Amino acid sequence: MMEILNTKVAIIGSGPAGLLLGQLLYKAGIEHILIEQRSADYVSARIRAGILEQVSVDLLKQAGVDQQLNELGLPHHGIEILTNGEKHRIDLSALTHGKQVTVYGQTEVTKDLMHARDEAKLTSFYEVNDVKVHEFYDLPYVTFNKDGQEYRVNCDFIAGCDGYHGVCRASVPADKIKTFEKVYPFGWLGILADVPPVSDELIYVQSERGFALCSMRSSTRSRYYLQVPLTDKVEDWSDERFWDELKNRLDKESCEHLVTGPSIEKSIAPLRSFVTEPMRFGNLFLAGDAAHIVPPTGAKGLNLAASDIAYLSSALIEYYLNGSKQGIDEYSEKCLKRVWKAERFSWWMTHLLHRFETESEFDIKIKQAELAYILGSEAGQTTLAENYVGLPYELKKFDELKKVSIKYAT
Ligand code: RFL
Ligand code: PHB
Repeated sequence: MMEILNTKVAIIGSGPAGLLLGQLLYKAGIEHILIEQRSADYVSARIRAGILEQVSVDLLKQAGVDQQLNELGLPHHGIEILTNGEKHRIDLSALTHGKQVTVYGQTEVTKDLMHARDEAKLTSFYEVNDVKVHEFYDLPYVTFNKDGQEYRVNCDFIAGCDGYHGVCRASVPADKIKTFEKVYPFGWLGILADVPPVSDELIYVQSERGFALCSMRSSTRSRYYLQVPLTDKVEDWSDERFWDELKNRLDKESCEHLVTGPSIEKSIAPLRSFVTEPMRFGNLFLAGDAAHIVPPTGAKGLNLAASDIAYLSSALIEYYLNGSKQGIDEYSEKCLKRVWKAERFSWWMTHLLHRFETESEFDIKIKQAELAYILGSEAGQTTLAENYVGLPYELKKFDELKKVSIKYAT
């Protein structure tokens, strides 16, 4: 027999978007259920992004999950760009009136949010099958199967936080959705290793042999990436080959400082730009990678997921505490404005720093001139810096919402 559950918001997906939304709704006293197809262990072990914008840090603080982040997050005030064998520092803080980014892995963000969820004993279903979203233009509900038991979750809203391959976007009728996509002809081969980072700050490398990135997770754990052809497989890349190729793309000084060691994770991620319009379909909202993908060059994927959730949580809180549908009605438009700016920045950084097989010698010279201009001009550097630290967005303060009389909350 089907088990029937009732809630206000059904959240599909337990990535950073779904977990953060759950935590913010919980803090505001709004009932929700989280539904995830993978196991909790799998979700909390995935290695992905590493850079948080200040607005993402602020949101985690608002969600009450910033304790570890405050202890272990590394504030970064600049990045290096290596081109023609020379490093150039972009002083992010000096160029953006004191703003910074924080190095703190998505894996840790996910673990912190899952821990908070466990502590609060919030309802979550992991390892479920056959998730389906129904009637989202009317009275929505979600069905799924867990351990042979069929479930139906009746809700007011569905939050589609189920990533690029999720079921929510795929369930929208084709005539109600438009997608925009650019697929890049290369991927990033990433490794994680328990060795000290080569430098105190991230180094973005533009070289004749292709792009590379030196990043980190802590003072003892490094994350390095290499641009590789899409035809390459992880098995083609022994640790030794990876380190040798990284050295080929780095400058002499960095090579001397580079500490190598066995990789503890190695994977290849293809690069893609992708946007869905709109991001709301009746009572179904898409958020994070379910709605858009950016190539990782600008470190924006996770941060965009967080800003969608800032808008969505605020809209839902406004609705339940205040009775206003304004935030809900404006959700898609507000998100997309920020999304397209981050798409542009990520696309631009990708073009500027990667080698494309199809580019002519003329194209290469133009790109070199553009990079030389950016690095040699305060205006150019400021453009890069203000996008990198994250563009601002406006939100009603949670405290302001709470002051208004409660109409819908039960
Ligand atoms: P996520 O993290 O993909 O989470 C979606 C969750 O939904 C679940 N799911 C379903 N659950 C129930 N029913 C279904 N039918 C479902 N289908 C899917 C999935 O199992 C998953 O748990 O999306 P979210 O929350 O929007 O978060 C977005 C970020 O994860 C993403 O933007 C970044 O990680 C992107 N990204 C990177 N961004 C960076 O800024 N820097 C990076 O270095 C970086 N590396 C990466 C990445 C993304 C990768 N992917 C997607 C393969 C490396 C990889 C490998
Ligand atoms: C990472 O540390 O994984 C990372 C950092 C910066 C990026 C992309 C990935 O631009």
